Amino acid sequence: MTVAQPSAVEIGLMAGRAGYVLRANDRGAFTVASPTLYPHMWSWDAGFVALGIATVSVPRALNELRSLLSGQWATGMIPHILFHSPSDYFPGPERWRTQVAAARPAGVLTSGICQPPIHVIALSRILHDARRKGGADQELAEEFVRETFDSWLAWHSYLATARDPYSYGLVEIHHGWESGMDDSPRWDAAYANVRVGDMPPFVRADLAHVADPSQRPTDAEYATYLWLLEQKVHARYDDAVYRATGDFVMGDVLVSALLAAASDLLADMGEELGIGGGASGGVEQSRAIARRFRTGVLRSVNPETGLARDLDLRTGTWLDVESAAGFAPLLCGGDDALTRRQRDLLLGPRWCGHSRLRWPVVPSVSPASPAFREQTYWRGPQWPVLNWLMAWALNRSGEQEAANQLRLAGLSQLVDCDFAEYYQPVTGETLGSRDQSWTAAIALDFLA
Ligand code: 2M8
Repeated sequence: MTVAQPSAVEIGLMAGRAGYVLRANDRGAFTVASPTLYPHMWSWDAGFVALGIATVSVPRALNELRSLLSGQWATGMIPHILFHSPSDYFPGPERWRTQVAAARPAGVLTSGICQPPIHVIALSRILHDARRKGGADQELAEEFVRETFDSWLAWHSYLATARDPYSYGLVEIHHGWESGMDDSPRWDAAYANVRVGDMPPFVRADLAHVADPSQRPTDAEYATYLWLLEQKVHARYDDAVYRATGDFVMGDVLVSALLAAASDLLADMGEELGIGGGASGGVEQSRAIARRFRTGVLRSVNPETGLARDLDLRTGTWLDVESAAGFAPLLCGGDDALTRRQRDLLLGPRWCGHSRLRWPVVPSVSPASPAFREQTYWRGPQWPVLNWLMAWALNRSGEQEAANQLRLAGLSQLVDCDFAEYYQPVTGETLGSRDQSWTAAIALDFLA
């Protein structure tokens, strides 16, 4: 499919407006994920936000990551939300009740679960940018890597140990929110078996901020989300206790692939800057994590479909769902033939090349899948950050032409400058929140 390229004027406007959105969402030391629907700092959003801000200001980008680390738990976990001020977001800190957890951080309120480990991927990109700029930016970025290397290693080690205690090579998640793809059909089969038990009543706040409730998860899905949260509280956020008592324990391929890729990048930065050395040092530990999770992801691939699969660790069942997470091997690499196969699949008629799509941009679920829903959240709409991730992965595998196709299509999609949370893949309509920080951020990166 040929896509009309944005003109020079459109590109100039887009860069200006994306910068404006990020400044408007800046609350000083951190950026809210969006102005009304998500008025706090979200973990993987912050990673994307930092790499976008770096194109404008390296010091401010590093501060974003520094702020995020202020919420790190003693276990190494980086929580999925840092609550900096009161708001109507639900579930807020009073629902998460993280005071029951010994490992929570002092002085900052957080949720009690985590999100995909995108942060070191962002940091390595920021370092790369800073080196290109040289001078003070380079010094600051290198100093920041030295200062925070152990914190990132602790985060990755947490995922590799507490969340993979039997060394399967797949990171275990305890809530669909931890996948970042809340209501994805990846989790339907597992959620269908969850019986919601007794818990405090709740009122959703999210629906007040979207035009149409069908763009968000259903009430039944929300009850399940809140029930799993309740189970984490009952387990006092102890991962081993939750594993023995909780209803949702999944080996997540996308999280695992990001962990593998991020661990390699952390090792690269450690080597370049002469930190984390020695046989038992952080560089070696990071390489070992990368190897284990890359192997886990490659082992999950269904040879017939060519897509990676999540594993339901409660039942031992592989989950064959045509979601974009199936392209996890593109992110972590390790098998060149599979990379080429996935590249062709991703650009082909079941995915970006599907005849009904308005733009050839990665959809969250294949339009050819029976699970595909045009406007429901992570069940089909296009998420610009997901498209960015796949373009990043293709670039890294030496597939520059394919990466550029996704980049140009992604920029054409954003030309209206709404910077929406997600897009209706058939009509191109903007959905969910507007002025979403991570969408503006990846636009800046694509334009840099
Ligand atoms: C969405 O998730 C939150 C819960 O964490 C929500 O729906 O309230 C997801 O899209 C997630 O991936 C994202 O990080 C978050 C903030 O943008 O919103």
